[in-house]
Amino acid sequence: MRTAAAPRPRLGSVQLAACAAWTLGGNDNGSMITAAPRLYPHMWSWDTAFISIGLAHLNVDRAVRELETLLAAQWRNGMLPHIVFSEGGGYFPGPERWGAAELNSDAPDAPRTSGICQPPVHAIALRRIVDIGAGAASTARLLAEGWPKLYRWHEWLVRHRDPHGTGMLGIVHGWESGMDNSPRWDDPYSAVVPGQDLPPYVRLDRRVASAAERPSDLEYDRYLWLIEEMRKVRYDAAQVVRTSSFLVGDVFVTAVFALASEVLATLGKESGQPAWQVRQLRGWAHRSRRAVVAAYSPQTGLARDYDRRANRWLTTRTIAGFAPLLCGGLDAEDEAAMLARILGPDWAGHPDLFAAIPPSVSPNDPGFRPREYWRGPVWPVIAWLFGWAFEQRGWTDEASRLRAECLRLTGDGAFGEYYHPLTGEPLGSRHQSWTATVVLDWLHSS
Ligand code: 2M8
Repeated sequence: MRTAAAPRPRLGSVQLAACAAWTLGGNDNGSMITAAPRLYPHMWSWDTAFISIGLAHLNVDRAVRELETLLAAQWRNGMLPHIVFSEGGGYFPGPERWGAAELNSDAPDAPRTSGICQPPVHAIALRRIVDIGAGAASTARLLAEGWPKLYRWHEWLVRHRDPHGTGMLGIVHGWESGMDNSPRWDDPYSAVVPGQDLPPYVRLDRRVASAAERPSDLEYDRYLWLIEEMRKVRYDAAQVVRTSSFLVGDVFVTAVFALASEVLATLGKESGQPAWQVRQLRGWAHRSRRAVVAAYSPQTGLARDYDRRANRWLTTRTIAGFAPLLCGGLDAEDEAAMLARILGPDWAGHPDLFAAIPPSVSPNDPGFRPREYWRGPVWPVIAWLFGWAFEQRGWTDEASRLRAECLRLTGDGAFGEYYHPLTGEPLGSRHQSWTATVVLDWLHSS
């Protein structure tokens, strides 16, 4: 299974930081820092949260502006869209295919946006920027003006993605999970049947990244079909949840929401936001944490997603199953076992790994595909999120080890979108902004 690892250069910290800054400069199109130069020449919601964290170490005002640009594209109903399009093209599906502003008066006319959302990590970015840029006028402004917008974003998620108050947040497209083609979604996607009226399209992603590292054509047909379904109900949030042929309770998004709601509550308390909103955020966090714990399976030792269309738990084992480590709530024994599992021989401690970082799918799983996007590669940004949560939970040794291993993996300055877990080869896009910025944050925290 192991492929011989090509020798890889290792930059010193200063060179690596300079390379990361150069990458971000190159991805800055004047109005936004795009997610990646060729594959993703626009702003992605959760990418921007991570980008602003690393950027804060270089220029806190620019980091603030980045988050402000994203927040300025918030829909009138509170949704933060998953893509904010820049003026240029270069990505499919672009704004014309989404037609969000044409179909829904809550969507801004400018900038153009997509019609779905992504994991709500933004409050974590706000926390980090406020801490890094303490005392700067721009961070004070971001806190004062951005906090209410993030509150409305969380409120939208509760209202429209958990209308029955279960605590578990639903997603209506695999793209909303951020883990697009993860095997988590194979079952629910098998029930998505593209209609004859799916308008033709040309993929642009494979002009940039190798086909072997991207989703298949059938997967893309389904992704595009779900957009057609949403267009038919004009992106009306309540109708989308009723009609989409894909509706899954996402345990990872739910854990991120619980964690981010706690963080937002604390920031709100510190900055004098209304006490009832702070309390409400803590209530949402509590309820979602309980839902994550309820999704825990003692059989697999991981938490599960729930397919709401098929009414069944999804037991696929992926990195998302470690969601309870992000938000807490498991009893002490289960939590210790889960922490040992993510660090153990099925995951980060697998003896064939290039670096001791949990991959998106365990190398011991029959579905492990080490080059294929969310089906096996290591994603530095996901490792950053777990590392940050480990710090918050007081697992500082584990967080430091993860950081050191991540820096070893990314130390050649290629800033791959994702990495081959066995050889350490960068895959997907190169010069990916969020990889560069989590590296910057790790360098500054070392
Ligand atoms: C990937 O997703 C986009 C669609 O949103 C794509 O493949 O075209 C995912 O990795 C997602 O999590 C990420 O935000 C985005 C931009 O980096 O790329």
